[in-house]
Amino acid sequence: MPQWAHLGLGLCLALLLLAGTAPAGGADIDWWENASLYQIYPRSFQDSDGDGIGDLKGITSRLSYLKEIGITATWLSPIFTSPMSDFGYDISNFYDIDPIFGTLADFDELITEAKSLGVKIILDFVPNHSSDENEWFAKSVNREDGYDDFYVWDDGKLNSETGEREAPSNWVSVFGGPMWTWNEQRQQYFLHQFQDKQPDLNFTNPMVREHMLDVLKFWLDRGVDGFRIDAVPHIYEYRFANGSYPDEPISGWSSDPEAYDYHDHIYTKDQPATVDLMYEWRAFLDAYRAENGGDSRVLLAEAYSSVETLSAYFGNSTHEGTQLPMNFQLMYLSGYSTARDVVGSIDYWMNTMWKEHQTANWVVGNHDNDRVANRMGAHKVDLLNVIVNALPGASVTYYGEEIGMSNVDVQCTGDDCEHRDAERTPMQWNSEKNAGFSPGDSTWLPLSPDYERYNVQSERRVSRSSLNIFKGLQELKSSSAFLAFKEEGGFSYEAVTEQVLQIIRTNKHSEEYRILVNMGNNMELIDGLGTKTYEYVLVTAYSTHYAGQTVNLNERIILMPHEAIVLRWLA
Ligand SMILES: *[C@@H]1O[C@H](CO)[C@@H](O)[C@H](O)[C@H]1NC(C)=O
Ligand SMILES: *[C@@H]1O[C@H](CO)[C@@H](O)[C@H](O)[C@H]1NC(C)=O
Ligand SMILES: *[C@@H]1O[C@H](CO)[C@@H](O)[C@H](O)[C@H]1NC(C)=O
Ligand SMILES: *[C@@H]1O[C@H](CO)[C@@H](O)[C@H](O)[C@H]1NC(C)=O
Ligand SMILES: CC(=O)N[C@H]1CO[C@H](CO)[C@@H](O)[C@@H]1O
Ligand SMILES: [Ca+2]
Ligand SMILES: [Ca+2]
Repeated sequence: MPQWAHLGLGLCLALLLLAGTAPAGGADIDWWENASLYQIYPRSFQDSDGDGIGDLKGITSRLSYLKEIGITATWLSPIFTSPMSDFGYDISNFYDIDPIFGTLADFDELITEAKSLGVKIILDFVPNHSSDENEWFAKSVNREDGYDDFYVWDDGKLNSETGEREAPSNWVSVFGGPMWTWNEQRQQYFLHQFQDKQPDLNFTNPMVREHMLDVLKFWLDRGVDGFRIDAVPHIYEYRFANGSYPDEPISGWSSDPEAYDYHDHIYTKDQPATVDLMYEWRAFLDAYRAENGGDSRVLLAEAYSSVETLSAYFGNSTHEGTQLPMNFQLMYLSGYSTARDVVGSIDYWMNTMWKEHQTANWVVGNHDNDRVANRMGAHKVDLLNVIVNALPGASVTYYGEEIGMSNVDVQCTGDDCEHRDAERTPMQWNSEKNAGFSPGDSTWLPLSPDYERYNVQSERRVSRSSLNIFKGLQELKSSSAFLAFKEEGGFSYEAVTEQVLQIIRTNKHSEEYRILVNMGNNMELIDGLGTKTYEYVLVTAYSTHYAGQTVNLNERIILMPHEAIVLRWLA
C-alpha cells in the first residue's frame, strides 16, 4: 500500500491542522464513537451486603476499577423493580430500583461516584413489554380509562370447524409456545413476544410512547448518560387494516411447531415503525441535551437483525437514530475461524455501516451468549480483545472478558434451569473467599473453579495477563494514530495469510501501529510487510518477543500459535 507516497503533503497538512484546530485528531469525535463500553450484569458484579447477589452499592465500590482499565461507559443490565421471572427483563415498575439491587438513593450515589470518576452510566431499557405485575397491565385488564389500549389485545377468531375460539394468529413466542395468551378477566387474548408474564406494550398508542419518554426523562434527570434498548426488533407487530393478524409462514428451519424458529418472523420482527421509534427517542435525547447541557446521551440498540436494518436504525443526517446499533458479527466466530473469516465478519459491517455512516462498534459478548473462552477457546480470549479494540469505533466488553473468565457449568434442578446462566457467574476479583465478590456464605450462582488463577488482583501482577493486555489496548485508543480513524486511510485491515490478521492504524505522518493477530494453531512466518523499523509495544502471553524490542518489517516476522502483537512506528 502506498501509504507514504504523500508523506510531504501529509506533513504540511498535519502542520496546518495542528495550527488550526486544538488537539491533533479526535477533535470531531463524539465520545461514543471510539468509546470503550463495558456491560455489567448487576447480580454478578459485586455484592455489598452478603446476600450473595450483586447490588448497586457493590457496583459503586468497583467503579474505580472501570476507570483503571480505561472504560468510558458502562451499561447495567436491568435494575428496575421486577418479579424476576426473566431476571429483571420483566419490569413491574419502570421508576424504581428492585430491592435486590438497592434503592434510588443507592442509585444516586452510584451516579455521583461515576461522574466524579468520569465513567458514564447507561441503563438497560426494556420497552418491548412489561411484567404482567405492572400496574399498567392491571389497569389495562380492567379497561381503565386511558389504559384500555396499552397492551396488544384481541378477541381471537372462531374456528369455523370446531366453533371454538382460537388465537388471532399462529405466532410463536421467542421462548416457544403461542405468542397469544387468553386473559379470563378481560375475555381477550394479549400478545407476548417473550414469556406470558411479559405482555407486549402497544407502541402504536401515543400514550404508551409518552409514558416511555417519561420513563427516559425520569432516569435522565437522575444523571444517566444513555440507554441500551433491549429487543428492539420485537417492538412492533404487523396488523391488517381490518384489525386481523396474518399468520407467519413456515421457515423450514425447525420441525417443532412450538419452536420459535418454526416460523419466518416477517410480521413480528423489524417492522418499519421501529425505525421511527428510534428517531423519536433520539430526538428526545438530543432535545434533553440541548436543554440541560452535558455530553451526548446515547442509545445502544440490541437487535439481532441484518446490517441493512441496523443501518436504518442508525439513520442519517436528517433522521438520526441509535448511535450504537450493536454489532454482534464477531460473536459468531468460533475456535476454527481463520483470519479470512474474521475479515469477512468485519467486512459485513464495514461495507454498509462504515461506508454509509462512518460508524462501527464491536461486541465481544453478552449475558445471552457463551463466553469467548468457550466460544473460541481460552487461548483466543486475548486475540478477540485485541481485534475489537484495534478496529476503529467503539468496543463493547462483557464483564470478566478482560480477565478471561469462562462459562461455568451451573448445576441446577427444576424446569427453569437454563444453560444461559453459565456466562453470568460472579466476577472474579481476587483469590480470597467468593473471589472477593461477596462477603456472604454463598453466592447466587457458583463461582468458577478457576478463580484463583483468573482474577483481577493476580492478573494485575502478571505483565502479559489478559487484564494488562486489555489495559494496554485502551491506552492505544487515545493515541493520535487511533484517533485518526475517520480520516481517509486512517486504518485498514486484511488477512496477510489465511491465519494472520493485520490491522493498521495511522495518522499518516508521525505515527503508525501494526496489529498482527495469529488466529491459527500453528507458527506463522510473514515476509514483506514493509520497510520501516517498528517497536513492539504490546505482546500476548504466547509471544517470544518483548515490549521495547525493534524489528524492521523487511525482515521475516515469526508469530507463535495464538500470538498477537502490536508494533509502532514513530517518525
Ligand atoms: C476517544 O477519543 C477522544 C478524543 O476525541 C479521547 O480523548 C478518548 O480517550 C478516546 N477514547 C478512548 C476510549 O480512548
Ligand atoms: C393500540 O392503541 C391504539 C390507540 O392509540 C389503537 O388504535 C390500536 O388499535 C391499538 N393496537 C392494538 C394492536 O391493540
Ligand atoms: C382482513 O384483511 C386481510 C388482508 O386484506 C384478509 O386476508 C383477511 O381475510 C381479512 N380478515 C377479515 C376477518 O376480514
Ligand atoms: C434519511 O432517512 C429518512 C428516513 O428513512 C429518509 O426519508 C430520508 O430520505 C433520508 N435522507 C437522506 C439524506 O438520506
Ligand atoms: C432479543 C431478546 O430476546 N431480547 C430480550 C427481550 O426480552 C426478553 C424477555 O424479557 C429477554 O430475555 C431478551 O434478552
Ligand atoms: Ca447484595
Ligand atoms: Ca412488541
